Amino acid sequence: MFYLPRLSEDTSPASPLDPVRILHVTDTHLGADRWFRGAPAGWRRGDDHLAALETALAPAYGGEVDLVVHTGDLFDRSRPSARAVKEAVRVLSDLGRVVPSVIMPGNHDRRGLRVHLGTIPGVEIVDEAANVRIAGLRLAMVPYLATAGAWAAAAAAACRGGVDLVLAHQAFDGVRVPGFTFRVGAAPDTVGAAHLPPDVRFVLCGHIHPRQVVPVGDAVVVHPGSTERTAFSERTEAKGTALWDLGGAVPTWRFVDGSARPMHVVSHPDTLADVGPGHLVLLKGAAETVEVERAALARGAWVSPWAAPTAQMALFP
Ligand SMILES: [Mn+2]
Repeated sequence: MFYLPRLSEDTSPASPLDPVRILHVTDTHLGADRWFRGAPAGWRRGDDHLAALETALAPAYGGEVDLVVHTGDLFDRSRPSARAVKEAVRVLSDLGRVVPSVIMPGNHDRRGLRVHLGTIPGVEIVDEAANVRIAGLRLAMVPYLATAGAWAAAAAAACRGGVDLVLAHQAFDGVRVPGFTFRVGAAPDTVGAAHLPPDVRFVLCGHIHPRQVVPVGDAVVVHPGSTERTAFSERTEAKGTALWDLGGAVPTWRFVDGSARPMHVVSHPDTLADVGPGHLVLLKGAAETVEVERAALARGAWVSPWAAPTAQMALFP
C-alpha cells in the first residue's frame, strides 16, 4: 500500500493490503513544570501534560490502532527533569507492550530522544531522518531541522525507495498560529512545496500547536496539534490527536479531542464569571491586582505568577 510509487530499486514483494489504523500524537511537552498560585502542593503543570498524553493513548490500549506515531516535542525542554524522563519511559514502555510505536525529536528535543529514553522495547526511537518499515508501512521520518534546505535533503533521502507517509516536525508554508501565517523564506526553517519530495501526498506533522490541515503542493499536511495547551495563547484551542485509517482507497483521518485544563486571560476585574475550580488564570492589565487575584483564588482557580512585587509580598509576607 504505497501511496508513493515504488521505485525499481525496491524489489520486495507487495505486502498484503491489511487495513492500518494509526494514532498520531505530537507535542506532548512533558515536564513543562510551570507553577500556579492556589494549586495543590506538589502539583505541577507538567502533570496535566502527562495526563493529556495518557488520555491521548487510550485508543492504543483499546485495541483501536495498529501503530502509534509521535512526531516530536515529547519533552518541553532539551534537558528534561529526571521526573519527566521517568514518566516518559514508563508511558512509552507500557505503550510498546501493546502496539508498535515510533517517535522522533522536535525542536524542543534538540539533543535527541535516545539520550534520555535509551532503548524501549516496542518503541522505535528515530533521532535522525530515516526510512522506517513498520506495521506493513514505509514511513519517511524527518525530525526537526533548522533550515528548509537541510529538511529537503533529509526528506529526499528518507523517501528514497518509496514511502506511504511522511512524518515531520516542521512549519509548512501556509500554516497558521494566532496572529501569524508561516511563509517560505520569512524564517529559515519554513518548508514549502518545493522542499517536499515529488509524489508525497500525506504528511503527519508536529510542531504547530493549533490543530489544522494545510495543503502544500500535491500534499496534505495534517496537524493534530499539541495534546495540552502549552501557553495562554492556546486557551481557546481544542486539543487532542488524529486517528488515521489507511484501509480505504485513500487514507482518511479524523481529529479526536483529548483532555485540556481550562485557561482564562482576565484583563478586567469584572470578568471572572467563567472562572471555575482548577482553571488556570492569567491576570493582565487592570486585573493585575491583589483583589482580583484573591477573587480568582476564592473561585478555586489557580493563578499564574505575575509581576507585581507588592502583591506577592501581600500574599507571601
Ligand atoms: Mn511543540
